[in-house]
Amino acid sequence: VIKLRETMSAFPPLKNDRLLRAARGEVPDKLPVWVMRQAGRYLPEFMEFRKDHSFFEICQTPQLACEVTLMPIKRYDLDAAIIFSDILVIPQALGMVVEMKAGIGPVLPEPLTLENFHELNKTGAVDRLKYVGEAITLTRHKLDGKVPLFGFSGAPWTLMGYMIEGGGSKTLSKAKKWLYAYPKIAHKLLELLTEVIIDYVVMQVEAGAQILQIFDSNADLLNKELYTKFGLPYLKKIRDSVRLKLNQKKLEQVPMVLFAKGAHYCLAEQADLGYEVLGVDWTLEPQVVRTLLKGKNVTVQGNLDPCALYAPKEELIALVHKMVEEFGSQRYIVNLGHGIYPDAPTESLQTLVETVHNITI
Ligand code: 1CP
Repeated sequence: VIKLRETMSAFPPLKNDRLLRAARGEVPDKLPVWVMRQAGRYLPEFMEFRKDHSFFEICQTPQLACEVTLMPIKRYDLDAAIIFSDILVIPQALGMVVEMKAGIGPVLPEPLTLENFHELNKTGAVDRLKYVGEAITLTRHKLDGKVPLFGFSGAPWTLMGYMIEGGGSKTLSKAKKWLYAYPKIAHKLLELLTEVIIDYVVMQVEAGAQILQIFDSNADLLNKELYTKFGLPYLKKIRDSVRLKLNQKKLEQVPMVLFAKGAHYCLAEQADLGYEVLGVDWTLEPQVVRTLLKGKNVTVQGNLDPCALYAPKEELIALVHKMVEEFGSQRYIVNLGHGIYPDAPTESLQTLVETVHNITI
């Protein structure tokens, strides 16, 4: 059993703080770059590893989660690691069955309904996620200070979507029905998820996470009116409560990234929630992002189209240069506009990282 507090003080010193500096609005030596879903299945060594271990076996076994987290760090000069896990471990900890189906993704065979809503078991949910904390503590040690380690969680709305739809969905019409037809119950569910998420990410920081990202991958199917009611207030509560709880626990504050995919309909409003970094997808031009965020105290993360990794090397280099030029090097973290695809060429990620680090800022 790893004793979290004791081992924490002994974490190796951080050698590359580029990403944390950019997140806090300080000037880094070079532009930081990492990639969403970088620990996943585009890596041949991960596919080999998956032959011997199921998805949730890896998540729940700290040694295995640690090994997979380090795979992209060994291969590439990335400026951050992200702990191997999934956003759906929260519904699982609340008592829902989550299966990972090859070629499909996550499936929840008994989705949430108005009738079974009361069965969600919030008591002890974060304790049941302690394995994530143990994986984080182990990985912090094994990283040996090379790069900072991200913890993460799904946002309330995105988790609500998976729980009601029973998996991924193109329209989220079942989950959105709750927003229009049963708003009171929707708020009850979002509040419950918010409370679990707060304690879950605070536990991750206690275990050694140096920065946190909240993934609101399903934000693109809402609009300003719906997100103002069902997204933003909960995201604000998460940011405020994490700050407060870290203070109460005498833990160091960590920067937080909000990635509300497709929520360009309220990018400026996102900047007022207290998150240090906002992730943006590739559908917004860098100049538009900077204009919408003018005067706001936030760093931007993004936004290369994940499909740009299929482009020939010279073209990819040109696209990266153009993106960096347009965002400018201040308060900027280079990333894709969404997770890397399973069939992305591994050489392209090498090109992306090298190109970014070769830029003088
Ligand atoms: O770098 C990493 O891969 C770190 C671990 C990680 C993260 C940050 C995984 C592993 N999943 C996630 C986040 C996650 N999971 C998100 C938010 C980011 C995003 O929008 O992409 C979402 C929506 C999920 C849900 C999920 N899990 C999907 C998407 C399904 C859909 O609706 O399209 C999928 C395919 C998974 C499975 C999964 N999660 C992670 C991996 C490596 C895999 C592949 C499964 C396997 O190996 O069998």
